[in-house]
Amino acid sequence: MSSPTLPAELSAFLKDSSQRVESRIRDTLTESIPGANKLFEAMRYAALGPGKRLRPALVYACAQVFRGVDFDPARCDASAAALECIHAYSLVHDDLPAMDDDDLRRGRPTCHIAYNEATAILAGDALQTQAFELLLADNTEPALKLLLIAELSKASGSRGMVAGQAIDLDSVDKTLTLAQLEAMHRLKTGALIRASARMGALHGGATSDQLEALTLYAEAIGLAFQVQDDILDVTVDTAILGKTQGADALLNKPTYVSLLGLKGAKEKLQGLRGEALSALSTLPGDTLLLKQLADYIVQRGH
Ligand code: GRG
Repeated sequence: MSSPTLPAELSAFLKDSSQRVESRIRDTLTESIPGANKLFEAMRYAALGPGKRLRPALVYACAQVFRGVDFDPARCDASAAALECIHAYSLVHDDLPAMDDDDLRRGRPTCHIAYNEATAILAGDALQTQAFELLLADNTEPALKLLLIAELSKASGSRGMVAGQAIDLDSVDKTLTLAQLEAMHRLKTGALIRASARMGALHGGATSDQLEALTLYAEAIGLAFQVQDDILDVTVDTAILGKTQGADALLNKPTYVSLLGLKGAKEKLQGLRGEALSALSTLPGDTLLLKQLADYIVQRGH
Protein backbone atom coordinates (compact mmCIF):
# COMPACT_ATOMS: atom_id res chain seq x y z
CA MET A 1 0.00 0.00 0.00
CA SER A 2 1.48 3.40 -0.90
CA SER A 3 0.57 6.70 0.75
CA PRO A 4 -1.71 9.07 -1.15
CA THR A 5 -0.05 12.03 -2.88
CA LEU A 6 0.96 14.69 -0.37
CA PRO A 7 -0.36 18.25 -0.65
CA ALA A 8 2.30 20.44 -2.32
CA GLU A 9 2.82 22.66 0.78
CA LEU A 10 3.37 19.66 3.05
CA SER A 11 5.65 17.93 0.55
CA ALA A 12 7.87 21.03 0.23
CA PHE A 13 7.84 21.53 4.00
CA LEU A 14 8.81 17.90 4.75
CA LYS A 15 11.63 18.10 2.19
CA ASP A 16 12.95 21.32 3.67
CA SER A 17 12.74 20.21 7.29
CA SER A 18 14.39 16.84 6.46
CA GLN A 19 17.27 18.63 4.75
CA ARG A 20 17.71 20.99 7.70
CA VAL A 21 17.80 18.25 10.32
CA GLU A 22 19.98 15.91 8.27
CA SER A 23 22.51 18.65 7.69
CA ARG A 24 22.65 19.41 11.44
CA ILE A 25 23.07 15.73 12.34
CA ARG A 26 25.71 15.23 9.62
CA ASP A 27 27.70 18.23 10.91
CA THR A 28 27.50 16.87 14.46
CA LEU A 29 28.69 13.40 13.47
CA THR A 30 31.34 14.34 10.90
CA GLU A 31 34.34 14.12 13.18
CA SER A 32 35.45 10.87 14.68
CA ILE A 33 37.93 9.79 17.29
CA PRO A 34 40.89 7.57 16.39
CA GLY A 35 39.82 3.98 16.92
CA ALA A 36 36.11 4.88 17.05
CA ASN A 37 35.45 5.20 13.31
CA LYS A 38 33.05 2.25 13.28
CA LEU A 39 31.03 3.80 16.11
CA PHE A 40 30.59 7.10 14.24
CA GLU A 41 29.83 5.26 11.00
CA ALA A 42 27.11 3.24 12.78
CA MET A 43 25.68 6.42 14.33
CA ARG A 44 25.45 8.06 10.90
CA TYR A 45 23.95 4.86 9.45
CA ALA A 46 21.21 4.89 12.10
CA ALA A 47 20.48 8.62 12.28
CA LEU A 48 20.75 9.50 8.59
CA GLY A 49 19.05 6.44 7.06
CA PRO A 50 15.91 6.84 4.94
CA GLY A 51 13.33 7.83 7.61
CA LYS A 52 10.36 10.17 7.42
CA ARG A 53 11.80 12.77 9.89
CA LEU A 54 8.33 13.19 11.29
CA ARG A 55 9.39 14.42 14.73
CA PRO A 56 11.65 17.19 13.33
CA ALA A 57 8.81 18.26 10.98
CA LEU A 58 6.52 18.62 14.00
CA VAL A 59 9.04 20.85 15.79
CA TYR A 60 9.34 23.24 12.84
CA ALA A 61 5.60 23.21 12.06
CA CYS A 62 4.57 23.91 15.68
CA ALA A 63 7.09 26.76 16.05
CA GLN A 64 5.91 28.29 12.80
CA VAL A 65 2.27 28.52 13.95
CA PHE A 66 3.14 31.23 16.46
CA ARG A 67 5.92 33.05 14.68
CA GLY A 68 4.55 33.02 11.12
CA VAL A 69 6.42 32.13 7.94
CA ASP A 70 9.15 34.71 8.63
CA PHE A 71 10.25 32.67 11.68
CA ASP A 72 13.85 31.51 11.27
CA PRO A 73 13.74 27.68 11.41
CA ALA A 74 17.47 27.60 12.25
CA ARG A 75 16.45 28.30 15.84
CA CYS A 76 14.79 24.88 15.95
CA ASP A 77 17.56 22.88 14.27
CA ALA A 78 19.19 21.62 17.48
CA SER A 79 15.85 20.50 18.96
CA ALA A 80 14.84 18.80 15.71
CA ALA A 81 18.21 17.01 15.48
CA ALA A 82 18.10 16.01 19.15
CA LEU A 83 14.65 14.44 18.74
CA GLU A 84 15.76 12.56 15.63
CA CYS A 85 18.87 11.26 17.45
CA ILE A 86 16.70 9.94 20.30
CA HIS A 87 14.30 8.38 17.78
CA ALA A 88 17.20 6.76 15.87
CA TYR A 89 18.70 5.38 19.09
CA SER A 90 15.32 3.91 20.09
CA LEU A 91 14.98 2.11 16.75
CA VAL A 92 18.54 0.71 16.93
CA HIS A 93 17.94 -0.68 20.41
CA ASP A 94 14.39 -1.83 19.59
CA ASP A 95 15.78 -3.94 16.71
CA LEU A 96 18.42 -5.71 18.86
CA PRO A 97 18.17 -9.48 19.45
CA ALA A 98 17.32 -8.84 23.13
CA MET A 99 14.30 -6.78 22.06
CA ASP A 100 12.41 -7.24 18.77
CA ASP A 101 15.28 -9.04 17.01
CA ASP A 102 14.69 -7.48 13.59
CA ASP A 103 17.03 -7.86 10.60
CA LEU A 104 15.50 -5.12 8.47
CA ARG A 105 14.67 -1.48 9.16
CA ARG A 106 13.80 1.17 6.56
CA GLY A 107 14.41 -1.40 3.81
CA ARG A 108 18.04 -2.00 4.87
CA PRO A 109 19.85 -4.27 7.34
CA THR A 110 19.33 -3.12 10.93
CA CYS A 111 22.30 -1.49 12.65
CA HIS A 112 23.40 -4.65 14.50
CA ILE A 113 23.29 -6.65 11.25
CA ALA A 114 25.17 -3.99 9.23
CA TYR A 115 27.80 -3.63 12.02
CA ASN A 116 27.58 -5.92 15.05
CA GLU A 117 25.58 -6.07 18.24
CA ALA A 118 28.14 -4.34 20.48
CA THR A 119 28.59 -1.50 17.98
CA ALA A 120 24.82 -1.08 17.66
CA ILE A 121 24.40 -0.87 21.44
CA LEU A 122 27.14 1.77 21.61
CA ALA A 123 25.75 3.70 18.63
CA GLY A 124 22.36 3.86 20.34
CA ASP A 125 23.91 4.93 23.64
CA ALA A 126 25.98 7.61 21.92
CA LEU A 127 23.04 8.95 19.88
CA GLN A 128 21.11 9.35 23.09
CA THR A 129 23.76 11.46 24.78
CA GLN A 130 24.45 13.29 21.49
CA ALA A 131 20.87 14.56 21.63
CA PHE A 132 21.46 16.36 24.91
CA GLU A 133 24.86 17.64 23.77
CA LEU A 134 23.12 19.17 20.74
CA LEU A 135 20.64 21.01 22.96
CA LEU A 136 23.33 22.17 25.39
CA ALA A 137 25.71 23.41 22.68
CA ASP A 138 23.06 25.48 20.88
CA ASN A 139 22.93 29.21 21.48
CA THR A 140 19.31 29.18 22.70
CA GLU A 141 18.47 31.47 25.66
CA PRO A 142 19.35 29.55 28.86
CA ALA A 143 15.79 29.51 30.27
CA LEU A 144 14.37 28.07 27.05
CA LYS A 145 17.26 25.60 26.82
CA LEU A 146 16.41 24.21 30.26
CA LEU A 147 12.75 23.78 29.29
CA LEU A 148 13.75 21.94 26.11
CA ILE A 149 16.12 19.61 28.00
CA ALA A 150 13.39 18.94 30.58
CA GLU A 151 10.89 18.05 27.82
CA LEU A 152 13.26 15.71 26.02
CA SER A 153 14.66 13.95 29.08
CA LYS A 154 11.21 13.29 30.56
CA ALA A 155 9.77 12.08 27.25
CA SER A 156 12.64 9.74 26.43
CA GLY A 157 13.46 8.26 29.82
CA SER A 158 11.93 5.90 32.36
CA ARG A 159 8.80 8.06 32.68
CA GLY A 160 8.37 8.18 28.91
CA MET A 161 9.55 6.13 25.94
CA VAL A 162 11.69 3.64 27.91
CA ALA A 163 8.76 2.89 30.25
CA GLY A 164 6.56 2.28 27.19
CA GLN A 165 9.14 -0.11 25.78
CA ALA A 166 9.31 -1.97 29.10
CA ILE A 167 5.51 -2.36 29.18
CA ASP A 168 5.56 -3.50 25.54
CA LEU A 169 8.20 -6.18 26.23
CA ASP A 170 6.13 -7.33 29.19
CA SER A 171 2.96 -7.58 27.06
CA VAL A 172 4.03 -10.63 25.01
CA ASP A 173 1.50 -13.44 25.46
CA LYS A 174 -0.68 -11.20 27.67
CA THR A 175 -4.12 -9.76 27.20
CA LEU A 176 -4.13 -5.97 27.67
CA THR A 177 -7.29 -3.92 27.97
CA LEU A 178 -7.73 -1.10 25.48
CA ALA A 179 -6.82 1.38 28.24
CA GLN A 180 -3.60 -0.51 29.01
CA LEU A 181 -2.66 -0.72 25.31
CA GLU A 182 -3.27 3.00 24.97
CA ALA A 183 -1.23 3.83 28.08
CA MET A 184 1.67 1.80 26.65
CA HIS A 185 1.57 3.57 23.26
CA ARG A 186 1.21 7.01 24.85
CA LEU A 187 4.61 6.32 26.41
CA LYS A 188 6.40 4.21 23.80
CA THR A 189 5.79 6.29 20.68
CA GLY A 190 3.50 9.05 21.94
CA ALA A 191 5.88 10.67 24.44
CA LEU A 192 8.45 11.65 21.81
CA ILE A 193 5.80 12.89 19.37
CA ARG A 194 4.27 14.94 22.19
CA ALA A 195 7.71 16.34 23.11
CA SER A 196 8.33 17.28 19.46
CA ALA A 197 5.18 19.42 19.35
CA ARG A 198 5.84 20.95 22.77
CA MET A 199 9.47 21.78 21.96
CA GLY A 200 8.34 23.45 18.72
CA ALA A 201 5.65 25.38 20.62
CA LEU A 202 8.23 26.52 23.19
CA HIS A 203 10.49 27.76 20.38
CA GLY A 204 7.50 29.62 18.96
CA GLY A 205 6.74 31.34 22.26
CA ALA A 206 3.34 29.68 22.79
CA THR A 207 1.24 30.69 25.82
CA SER A 208 0.38 27.92 28.30
CA ASP A 209 -3.10 27.50 26.73
CA GLN A 210 -1.58 27.22 23.28
CA LEU A 211 1.01 24.74 24.57
CA GLU A 212 -1.84 22.68 26.02
CA ALA A 213 -3.76 22.73 22.71
CA LEU A 214 -0.69 21.52 20.81
CA THR A 215 -0.11 18.86 23.44
CA LEU A 216 -3.66 17.53 22.86
CA TYR A 217 -3.07 17.65 19.09
CA ALA A 218 0.21 15.72 19.45
CA GLU A 219 -1.28 13.13 21.82
CA ALA A 220 -4.04 12.44 19.30
CA ILE A 221 -1.71 12.13 16.29
CA GLY A 222 0.75 10.06 18.34
CA LEU A 223 -1.93 7.47 19.05
CA ALA A 224 -3.27 7.73 15.49
CA PHE A 225 0.23 6.92 14.26
CA GLN A 226 0.20 3.68 16.23
CA VAL A 227 -3.37 2.73 15.27
CA GLN A 228 -2.48 3.22 11.59
CA ASP A 229 0.69 1.15 12.13
CA ASP A 230 -1.44 -1.71 13.50
CA ILE A 231 -3.89 -1.39 10.59
CA LEU A 232 -1.03 -1.40 8.05
CA ASP A 233 0.50 -4.47 9.69
CA VAL A 234 -2.68 -6.37 8.88
CA THR A 235 -3.71 -4.85 5.55
CA VAL A 236 -0.27 -4.59 3.95
CA ASP A 237 0.86 -8.01 5.07
CA THR A 238 -2.39 -9.56 3.90
CA ALA A 239 -2.40 -7.79 0.54
CA ILE A 240 1.28 -7.94 -0.36
CA LEU A 241 2.84 -10.72 1.66
CA GLY A 242 -0.15 -13.00 1.74
CA LYS A 243 0.05 -13.15 5.54
CA THR A 244 -2.88 -12.58 7.82
CA GLN A 245 -1.00 -11.20 10.80
CA GLY A 246 1.34 -8.24 11.30
CA ALA A 247 4.57 -8.01 13.27
CA ASP A 248 3.11 -7.49 16.74
CA ALA A 249 0.44 -10.12 16.21
CA LEU A 250 3.15 -12.57 15.13
CA LEU A 251 4.97 -11.83 18.40
CA ASN A 252 1.65 -12.44 20.14
CA LYS A 253 1.40 -8.83 21.35
CA PRO A 254 -1.97 -7.10 21.61
CA THR A 255 -2.74 -4.48 18.91
CA TYR A 256 -5.59 -2.06 18.15
CA VAL A 257 -6.76 -4.47 15.45
CA SER A 258 -6.67 -7.49 17.76
CA LEU A 259 -8.66 -5.59 20.41
CA LEU A 260 -11.07 -3.60 18.22
CA GLY A 261 -11.16 -5.50 14.93
CA LEU A 262 -10.17 -3.82 11.65
CA LYS A 263 -13.38 -1.79 11.38
CA GLY A 264 -13.14 -0.65 15.01
CA ALA A 265 -9.48 0.34 14.55
CA LYS A 266 -10.37 2.41 11.49
CA GLU A 267 -13.14 4.16 13.44
CA LYS A 268 -10.70 4.82 16.28
CA LEU A 269 -8.28 6.35 13.76
CA GLN A 270 -10.92 8.74 12.45
CA GLY A 271 -11.92 9.68 16.01
CA LEU A 272 -8.29 10.58 16.80
CA ARG A 273 -8.03 12.63 13.61
CA GLY A 274 -11.11 14.56 14.77
CA GLU A 275 -9.55 15.15 18.21
CA ALA A 276 -6.34 16.45 16.62
CA LEU A 277 -8.21 18.85 14.32
CA SER A 278 -10.45 20.15 17.08
CA ALA A 279 -7.40 20.91 19.28
CA LEU A 280 -5.96 22.95 16.39
CA SER A 281 -9.17 24.92 15.97
CA THR A 282 -8.43 26.80 19.22
CA LEU A 283 -5.09 28.12 17.95
CA PRO A 284 -4.37 31.43 16.27
CA GLY A 285 -2.13 31.54 13.20
CA ASP A 286 -1.87 29.27 10.22
CA THR A 287 -2.35 25.62 11.20
CA LEU A 288 -2.69 24.24 7.67
CA LEU A 289 0.60 22.32 7.84
CA LEU A 290 -0.40 20.72 11.13
CA LYS A 291 -3.76 19.67 9.66
CA GLN A 292 -1.98 18.20 6.66
CA LEU A 293 0.50 16.41 8.95
CA ALA A 294 -2.41 14.85 10.87
CA ASP A 295 -3.91 13.62 7.60
CA TYR A 296 -0.53 12.32 6.46
CA ILE A 297 -0.27 10.23 9.64
CA VAL A 298 -3.82 8.90 9.31
CA GLN A 299 -3.47 8.04 5.61
CA ARG A 300 0.18 6.98 5.41
CA GLY A 301 1.42 3.67 4.04
CA HIS A 302 4.45 1.83 5.54
C1 GRG B 1 14.49 0.73 22.77
C2 GRG B 1 14.18 2.40 24.62
C3 GRG B 1 13.69 1.82 23.37
C4 GRG B 1 12.58 2.30 22.84
C5 GRG B 1 12.01 1.88 21.56
C6 GRG B 1 9.92 3.87 19.44
C7 GRG B 1 10.22 2.55 20.00
C8 GRG B 1 10.68 2.51 21.43
C9 GRG B 1 10.11 1.45 19.26
C10 GRG B 1 9.60 1.46 17.87
C11 GRG B 1 8.78 0.27 17.65
C12 GRG B 1 8.00 0.43 16.42
C13 GRG B 1 8.62 -0.02 15.16
C14 GRG B 1 6.78 0.97 16.52
C15 GRG B 1 5.93 1.19 15.35
C16 GRG B 1 5.70 2.62 15.09
C17 GRG B 1 7.00 3.34 14.93
C18 GRG B 1 7.47 4.18 16.06
C19 GRG B 1 7.68 3.27 13.82
C20 GRG B 1 8.93 3.99 13.59
O1 GRG B 1 8.76 5.38 13.53
P1 GRG B 1 8.75 6.13 12.14
O2 GRG B 1 7.73 5.50 11.23
O3 GRG B 1 10.19 5.74 11.61
O4 GRG B 1 8.63 7.60 12.38
P2 GRG B 1 11.10 6.39 10.46
O5 GRG B 1 11.85 5.22 9.88
O6 GRG B 1 10.23 7.07 9.43
O7 GRG B 1 11.99 7.35 11.15
